Amino acid sequence: VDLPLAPPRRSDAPVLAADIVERLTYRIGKDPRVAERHDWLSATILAIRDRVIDHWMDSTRSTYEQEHKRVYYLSLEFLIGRLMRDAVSNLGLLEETRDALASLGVDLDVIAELEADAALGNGGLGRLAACFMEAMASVDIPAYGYGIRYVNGLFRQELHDGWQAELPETWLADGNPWEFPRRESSYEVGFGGTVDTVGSETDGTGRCVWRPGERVIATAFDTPIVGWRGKRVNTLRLWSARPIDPILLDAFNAGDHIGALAESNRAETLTRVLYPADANPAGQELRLRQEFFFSSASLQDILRRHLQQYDSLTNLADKVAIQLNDTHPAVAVAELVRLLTDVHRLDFAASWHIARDCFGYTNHTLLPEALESWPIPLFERLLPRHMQIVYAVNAIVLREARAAHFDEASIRSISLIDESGERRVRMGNLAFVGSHSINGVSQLHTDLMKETVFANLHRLYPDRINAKTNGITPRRWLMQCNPDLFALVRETIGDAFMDDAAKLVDLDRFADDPAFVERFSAIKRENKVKLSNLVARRLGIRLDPDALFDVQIKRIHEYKRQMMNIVEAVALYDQIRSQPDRDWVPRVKLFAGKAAPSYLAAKGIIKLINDVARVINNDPAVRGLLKIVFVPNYNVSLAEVMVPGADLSEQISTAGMEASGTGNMKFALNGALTIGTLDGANVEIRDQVGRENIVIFGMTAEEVGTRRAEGYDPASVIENSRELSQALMAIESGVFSPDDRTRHADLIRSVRERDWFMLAADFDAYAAAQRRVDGIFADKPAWHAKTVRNTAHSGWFSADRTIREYASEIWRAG
Ligand code: 26Q
Repeated sequence: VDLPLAPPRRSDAPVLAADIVERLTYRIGKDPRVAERHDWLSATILAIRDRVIDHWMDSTRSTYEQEHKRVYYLSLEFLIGRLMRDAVSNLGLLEETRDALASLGVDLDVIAELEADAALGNGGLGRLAACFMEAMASVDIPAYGYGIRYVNGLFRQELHDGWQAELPETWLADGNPWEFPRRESSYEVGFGGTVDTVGSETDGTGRCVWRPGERVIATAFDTPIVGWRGKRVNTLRLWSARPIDPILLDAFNAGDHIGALAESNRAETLTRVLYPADANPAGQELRLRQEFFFSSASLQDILRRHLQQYDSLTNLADKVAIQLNDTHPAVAVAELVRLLTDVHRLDFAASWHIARDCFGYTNHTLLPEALESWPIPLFERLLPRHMQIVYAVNAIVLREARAAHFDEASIRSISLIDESGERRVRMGNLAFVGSHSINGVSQLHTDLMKETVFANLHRLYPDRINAKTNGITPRRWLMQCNPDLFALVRETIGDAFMDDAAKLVDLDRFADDPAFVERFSAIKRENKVKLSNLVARRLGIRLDPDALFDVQIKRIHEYKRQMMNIVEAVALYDQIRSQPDRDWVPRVKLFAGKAAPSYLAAKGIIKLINDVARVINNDPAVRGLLKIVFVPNYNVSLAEVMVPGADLSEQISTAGMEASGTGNMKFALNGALTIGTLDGANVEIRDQVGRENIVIFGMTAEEVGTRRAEGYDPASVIENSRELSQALMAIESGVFSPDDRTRHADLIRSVRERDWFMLAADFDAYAAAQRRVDGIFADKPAWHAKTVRNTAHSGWFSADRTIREYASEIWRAG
């Protein structure tokens, strides 16, 4: 073969093709002549994975040799989606892989679609962890993600007659070619039992020994995470639980077939399923077990790795930074103190200081109902030693508060124990006092943290709270999901933005360049056609790609106000029928998102959207001017199609309630305009893209607070808005649910009576903002210039920027 003479860029395609066939034959055991598409996918992933391994080992080795600090990201959720395109593209092998597969008669895009979408997360928090993993590898930070290898990730959503139905997601059913099981990295994790004191308290040899009543084994499964340009490959280490004795043979032989497997089933239940609630913590024992299981295994692994290299724990905080993704792993604070004192025999004060120097805590919500706390009896029964440690830490903290002359009410709010009603352990307070850094995920959210939930802790420890505005990886959310736009940008401003997303600003001067704008908008239209094709395939609904595509995709929550959006659609429908001759801008409203299975109001909103959709989509009087679509089973892969195909991004939460949002950033990067409230990172999007290029409406967080304090009365607001009154009346009278006229009565009544999320207060401003959007959309040059400017000024929201801030200001790493 004449390989050396082949052109350099594509020269490896034949080699890669041969590798793929080799993996197919010897690893999958399939003859290429009978291989199915799925076999080709597995073989391709194995061939790509092998190209990752050298980089992976180099990364691990250099961290070790150069004694770099390691960052550990502890998260109950990693919403990673598909990995193949990400790995191939970050390795710079996209063309080569496409060519190699083509030479084998296989279409890369076709097999890529078959990869399971790993949904080991609920929404924003889990997706952030996935973006951070890719960004940490891209900016060359030695990092490990630690989480749980759930057998069943987030449920698959189907719509049955417009209602959400939940089905199990079986992402591992066809095997997972990305993961490496590590039987040698196994640790025991205990639960329950008793705490003994051994040795003598007085001569200093006394110490506590926890004797768990129940033990399971945590086994590691590693997935390599490839950074941009393959620079560094980090590890995502997910724990799976297994029993110490897989089967009790004596019991089995004695005929007790169920009892023989009881322990085994109990262990496997631990890592079986992801909790599907992304607020309103379930408060169930299994959840606390999951939290402790993965925290303990991860810390044992961290200490083992550190001791293996440094032989001492006194320098732990110099070499280890542990970031807690919300309070879900907060029990790790107590577990690290326990491991350092009880197992490694450091004194309590030293252990406590080391722990605080290692941990950082990221808060993702201020909603009081979403703050985690555990009933003391449960916590004490499951984790008796950790309960003692929580009390000991609490004593230190309360002593400091008293020394600072805090009043009783302030001390009560700082305490790790909530004494109002049933006594509970406050995980947010535990995470706060156990960390040297506590960060919010946008500037506004951070300011509100200081004023609300953590006001008194902030007063006691004033230099701990800091802001780290979220980011998204521009590789997945531009290069990969929008390859045509990526190519146009590259052709226009060169390659520099590929390594520094802030350089996208160079696009700004093309916003009024007709030739550029023409191509930019043609790509948007093509992405809208692709989205329309998906909707046609899945739902049989035909969309007009020249209509304004108005998209709201995120978890279904009252505070996110999908309801305000659909009520506005009802109002618009009313107007289209009553003023048929106005020059309406054709609009498609697209929704997608899952509701927590136990969140009945959210499920009612999904049904309402589908009820409204059926009536509007089938009313000939609408003449195609308005279409409503709810796309089922929202996940990362669906977002990768919907984001590039959007004209308008709905970010309309009640101000003060959305900690940051990250979908908002993805849309802006892909050239959609935002209609939004001044909430979370929307504020910073406005600052970046400029107020002329975003449509802001509604109350500010401060106004929401004042309004509430004054005593908000939705009924009088509704009375004063003809549009809103009529829309609400239509819904509650059964116009959209003729088969069950009172179906939505409760939902509407909650707006009339309480309207906790202030839909009514913001409604008129929202409707007016939508008509402003129509006006801009009709003026094509103005619209297009704004969309270009959104892309140009979104580079700051790169997760690389966010990660650099964490690294320099929290982790002191990299
Ligand atoms: C807690 C206990 C028991 C069961 C479930 C939970 C649980 C699980 C997930 C509680 C909350 C979550 C997820 C929260 C979340 O996704 N928050 C979002 O985080 C994003 C990343 O920072 C922000 O952009 C969003 O604003 C925020 O809502």
